[in-house]
Formats: sequence, C-alpha cells, structure tokens
Amino acid sequence: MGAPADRDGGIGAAIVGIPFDAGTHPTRIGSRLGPSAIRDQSALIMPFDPASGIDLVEENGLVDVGDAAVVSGQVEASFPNATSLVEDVIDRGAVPLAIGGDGLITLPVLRAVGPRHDGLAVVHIDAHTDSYPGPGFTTAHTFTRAVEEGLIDPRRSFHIGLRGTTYDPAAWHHAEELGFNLITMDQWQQMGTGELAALVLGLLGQGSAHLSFDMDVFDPSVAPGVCTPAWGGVAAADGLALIDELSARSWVGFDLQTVSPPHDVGGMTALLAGTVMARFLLGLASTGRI
Ligand SMILES: [Mn+2]
Repeated sequence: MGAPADRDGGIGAAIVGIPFDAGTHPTRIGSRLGPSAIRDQSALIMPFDPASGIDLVEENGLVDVGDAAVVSGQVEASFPNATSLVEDVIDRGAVPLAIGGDGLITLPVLRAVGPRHDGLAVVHIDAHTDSYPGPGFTTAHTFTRAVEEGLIDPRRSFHIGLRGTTYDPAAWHHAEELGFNLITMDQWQQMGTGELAALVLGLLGQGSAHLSFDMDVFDPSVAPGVCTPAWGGVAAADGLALIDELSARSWVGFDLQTVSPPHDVGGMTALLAGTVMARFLLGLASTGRI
C-alpha cells in the first residue's frame, strides 16, 4: 500500500508484523507467513478512498515499522520482542495495527496495550472463543491468559461470530465463566450487522477498547487461507460492514490474525485481510483519531 517505514512529523497508525505461529495446529501451519502475504496483496489497495475523500497514507500518518523479531513456536523468546515493538509505536502516539501470525499473537499485543488502559475491553471477532480452560500457550488459550494476566476486562469484552465444532465441550461455557459476552454467528445473522454493532458500541461506551480480528470469521468460500476454517461464516460485504460500523469510535489497538498463505487461493484471503485493515483505518480517520 506504499506505507513508509517512518515519517517526519508524527505517526497516526503503525503496522507491526508478528510473523509467529505457535506450531500447535494439527494440520495447518503457515500463518507465520501472513504479514508478508498481506503486504504483497496490499499493492492492490490504493491509499485514496473516493467515498470519504481520505488519503490514508499521506493525510493520516500511516507507517509500517516492519516485523518483530520472533521465532515460531518459541513463546518465551519471541513475545517480549513483539510486545516491545508494539509499545514503541504506542509511545509515539500511534494506534498499533498488528498483523499475524496465528491467534496467539494477540497476547503479546495486549501485554503492550492492556497496562496502558484500565479496564480495557476487547472486541474479538472470530469463529472461535480462544478462551479455553487449561494451561499453556496455544491459540485456544489466548484470552484465558489475557484475563489471568489482568490485561482486559472480560465483562466489557466480546467474542463475535462463534460457530463450528470444538474438541472441548466446555469451550463456550468457560468463556462465559471468565465473563465474556458471546455472540454466535446465528445470533449475528438473526439480529443483523447494524443491530449487532449498536449492541457492542453501547456496552463499550466511552471506555478504551481493542479490536481483535480473526480472518476465519469469514466463510471459507471467501477466506480459504486461514488456520482453522469453519463453514457458515459471513460474506465479505457483511464482515466489512461490521468493521465500518465499529471503526467509527476511538480504538486504542487493533490486531488481525490467521491468514495462512500456503492455504490461500490466489492471495484472496490476504487481500481481504488488507482490506479489513484499510476499512478500519478509514473509520479511525473519519473520527479524526488518526
Ligand atoms: Mn479462529
């Protein structure tokens, strides 16, 4: 998309690559290649939005600070570097836009964002809760660890788009026990995107919030290149419409994960991921946040 690595005069939003996956998925490894694939496809996303008149790169200080120094599967060696790079851009006054990587990359991002905002809410859009019971660092435990570490307030946080099968019968129940608000894909489709966005924005109120986006919330027919596909997801237009509705408020952080280039078709999942990010940025820019 032509975002520079740095610029004079301050930065508004900063892309941070976290090319890390836990390596624990039984069959589909590849999201460590996600950041480079999204950058490649972002050549198709032009910086100027004719509908709003916004130029994302020139007028809003978008930069791409590159990738954190991480090694897939090595949590202890990698996460401090990812957290540190996100902290750097926050300290420069920018909204961090982290790109993974698998769903576990949200944890080092929240370790940077959470301590700067009391009672941080997370709106997690995903087919899965990633809030399973039990110890360890896998993509199923990202938000369990985030709650235990006191990084977020689960009672102001959401998992949106839940569906599909699970290996643990307690998966959804455990997320509710932690305090999260759960909205299944069935509920999303019944209430419609506008009503869903109003519900979420109403609970968030004026408090600090972070948006975490797993590409598998989309149906595999539009986003095949993800770590854990689940049929019955949203169409591209509906997912982008939710981003449009939600992005028109102040957000203190953003991450997007699970693009898996070896499973993609013609780069279309990576292009959709870049488009989600661009639409999120347009929302921030329309509110004057960046
Ligand atoms: Mn997921």
